[in-house]
Amino acid sequence: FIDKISASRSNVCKSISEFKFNKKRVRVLSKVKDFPEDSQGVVYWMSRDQRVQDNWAFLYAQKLALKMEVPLHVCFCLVPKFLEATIRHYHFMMEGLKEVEQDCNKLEIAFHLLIGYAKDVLPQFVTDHDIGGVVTDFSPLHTPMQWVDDVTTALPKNIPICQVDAHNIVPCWEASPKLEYGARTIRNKIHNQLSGYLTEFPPVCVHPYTPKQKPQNIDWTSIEASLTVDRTVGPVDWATPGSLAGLQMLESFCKERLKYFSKDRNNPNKTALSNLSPWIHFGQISVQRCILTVKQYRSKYKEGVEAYIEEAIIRRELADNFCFYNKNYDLIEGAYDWAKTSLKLHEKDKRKYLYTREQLEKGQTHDDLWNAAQIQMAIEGKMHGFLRMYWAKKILEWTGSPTEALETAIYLNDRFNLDGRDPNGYVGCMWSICGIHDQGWKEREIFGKIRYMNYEGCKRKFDVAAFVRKYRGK
Ligand code: FO1
Repeated sequence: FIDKISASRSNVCKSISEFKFNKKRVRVLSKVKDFPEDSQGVVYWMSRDQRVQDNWAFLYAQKLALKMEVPLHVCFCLVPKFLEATIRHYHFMMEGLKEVEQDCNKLEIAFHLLIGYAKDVLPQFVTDHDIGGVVTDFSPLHTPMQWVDDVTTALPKNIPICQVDAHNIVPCWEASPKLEYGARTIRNKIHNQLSGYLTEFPPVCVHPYTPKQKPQNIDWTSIEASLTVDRTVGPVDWATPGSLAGLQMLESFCKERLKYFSKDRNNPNKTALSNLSPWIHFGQISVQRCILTVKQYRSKYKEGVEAYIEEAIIRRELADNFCFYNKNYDLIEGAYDWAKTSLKLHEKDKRKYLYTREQLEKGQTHDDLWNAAQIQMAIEGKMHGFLRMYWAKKILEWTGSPTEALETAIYLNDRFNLDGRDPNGYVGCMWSICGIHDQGWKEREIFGKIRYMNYEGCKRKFDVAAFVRKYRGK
């Protein structure tokens, strides 16, 4: 399976220089567009898409470097703090980056781990290495968008910088030019454009122009040891970091779980999910590769394949659309007016249970299903998708205000889930707590018109007791 993918990646650079790159994936961010004369290299500033193969930003950077006949450098800027990330996340990310370094070495491409914020380290790197242009990838979140803005301002004025959406299949700005109302309104816009983007990747190949100096040796162990992030939330054992392990997870999904995906994906006791979100979040595997692979099973598991396409393409790209076009994507202010009005009206409703953040974090509520879901997230770094909705809605029910509920849900999700700190996570919390991409429902206490979920409903859907038993005492 993986050998087949690798075999299709011949290392001959001819294919990429001849490859017609869909330019709609690229936006130029700087005022200048052209490379200065006599430059000595191109930089791919990697951030969200932490892989070598199946990466349109990497491919575009290599295509430019081949055209200019210069070396290709990959820079990753390791920041000391990113949202609520702990050593669980940094460890997963850095193990994946070690694989990126090795893959780059094999292809004669220099990989550099720069320590610090890009605005403080990348412009100097560009000057020191006589770089003629920078390519970066795309995330719609505030912090990485700010990093890109800062670098665009700090780069020497004659150096162009452009951005490639290497995460979405249809680039976020092409899928829709505006904030979409829901899956219903973005679905056709994406499907109508898919044929132009859902194409096979050419391989990143052995680079024929090598830099004068070898990149500095990276002491990964010391760098990880020097991080000042929270170490009380540790690595998990079920998810091996890196692109290879991500492809292996994709293989096991196709061979073992896809057949159950359409029927059982909402049952937390069944193993029917792809479980790929940690690798997708860190860009260690591309969603496009997942779709190209899963689609090969269409004749065998039609419904599963269609359900997966809906979740991995439509719902995922809708989440990026929301964060890109709504600057309040993680605040109650970002909700629709009907939801804001309704939540406000019920803000003072009496709560039967009120829990502190600490009680919630430790899974100490009266509800054994909620506690089990919280414990699953805390120890495994991934809560089952169905339970994420129930879990967030109960936080709305058991905290002092919708604002506190949203802050708490995002804090816990970002802290424990390997796939936290991602547009999907923000949209998931916003859907559950303030009705984003949903409609108004029958009005009730605390929730107002926000869709309600309860324990009894879960019992009708799956064996709640069996799930609770699995996490009891952990
Ligand atoms: N990207 C970086 O460019 N540098 C980092 O140091 C960095 C840390 C980091 C920690 C946790 C995490 O979940 C993501 C992290 N990212 C980092 C990646 C990135 O910015 C995000 O994945 C995207 O913004 C999500 O859209």
